Amino acid sequence: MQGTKLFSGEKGLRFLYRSSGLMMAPLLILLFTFSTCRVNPPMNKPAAGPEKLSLIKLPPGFKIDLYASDVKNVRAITWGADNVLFGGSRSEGKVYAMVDKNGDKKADEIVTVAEDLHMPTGIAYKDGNLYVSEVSRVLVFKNIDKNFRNKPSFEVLPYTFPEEEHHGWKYLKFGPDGKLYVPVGAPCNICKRDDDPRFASIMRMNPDGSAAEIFASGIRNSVGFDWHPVSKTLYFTENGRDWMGDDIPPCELNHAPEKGMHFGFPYCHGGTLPDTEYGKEKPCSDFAPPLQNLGPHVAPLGMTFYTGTAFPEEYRNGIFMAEHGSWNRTKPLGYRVSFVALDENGKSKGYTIFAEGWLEDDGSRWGRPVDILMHPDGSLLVSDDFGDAVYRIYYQP
Ligand SMILES: [Ca+2]
Ligand SMILES: [Ca+2]
Repeated sequence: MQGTKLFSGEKGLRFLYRSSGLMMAPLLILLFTFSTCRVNPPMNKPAAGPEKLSLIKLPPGFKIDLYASDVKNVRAITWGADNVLFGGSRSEGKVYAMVDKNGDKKADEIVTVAEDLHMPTGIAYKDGNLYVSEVSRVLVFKNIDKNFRNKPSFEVLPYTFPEEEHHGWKYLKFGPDGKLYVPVGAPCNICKRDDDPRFASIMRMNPDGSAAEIFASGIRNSVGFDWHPVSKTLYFTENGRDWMGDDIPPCELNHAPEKGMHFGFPYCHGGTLPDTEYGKEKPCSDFAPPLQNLGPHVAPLGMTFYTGTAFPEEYRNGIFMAEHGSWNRTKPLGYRVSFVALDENGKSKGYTIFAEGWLEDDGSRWGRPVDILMHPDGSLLVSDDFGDAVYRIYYQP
């Protein structure tokens, strides 16, 4: 058992439960007590409901509504055909279809497409097929639009990722080059794993699983990325390390315009902050700095470029990010949707809060944004794996 595994948030607690026998019980209780003292207080269920949505603060003219509810632990979301929204999950092990039958921009039916999968967090759709990530493999559900109600079988891409569960759940998205991009998180809070250079990287491969390669490295854990609508280059969110303090390091939004860049993990955080353990080995100047530093421990996950026209001009081609929210911080931070506007060179014009209120003033929380996807009408869908919901944010001044 590696010490670094013990205090890694939800994953760490789950690891403790799984690895504990009777002999471990006293240690488990001790560690659990220590852990809960250091992390934030428990969050509040029940979660999303129409009565809670009135707590969400948005810029003038914007409104929020429930798109789907009771979608247990819903994580990444993607569109299929015919107003069918697919969603992955993590602890729940399920893939869902959320069907808007009458086109009123609310799902009327939730179908469980698959279950008993291994952290099927990421989800992507291409040419009628649904790609779902597990920890060490990618599943393909063929002709999903016709088959999603029939407990469809799946094929497995012929490429195997590491089996480590720590940061092992994977976001998925197809790039403008037609390749499937797959992150491989560091299997730790902070560590160097020269034995397998795939750790702490973003990889890409052909849709059939061939020609897998590392696209970018030095990335602790990315759980969200997208490509700029004009430059077609990759931007990705990254979760900063834990246990360096409440206010450091920042989480990051990064830009990888070409293959082969290194973004600093485990040596350097936030572009300027040497790691307490590995920082002496290589200077921060060796690495690509973040495009934008984000709040400490806010846990940025899914992100999307806004390419619609329904929102005001200032949002066009900017980045919306879901901040899942901190656990490794005395005062919780995150639990919101943030926005980064870019200039004509693709550089950040600033980091602002777009939607907040899932975290209440007393520190209690009732929702955790995970992924963001544009609705075809130009509104934004936001998934919430704690509130078991998908919200729709639209502009109606
Ligand atoms: Ca409907
Ligand atoms: Ca970095």
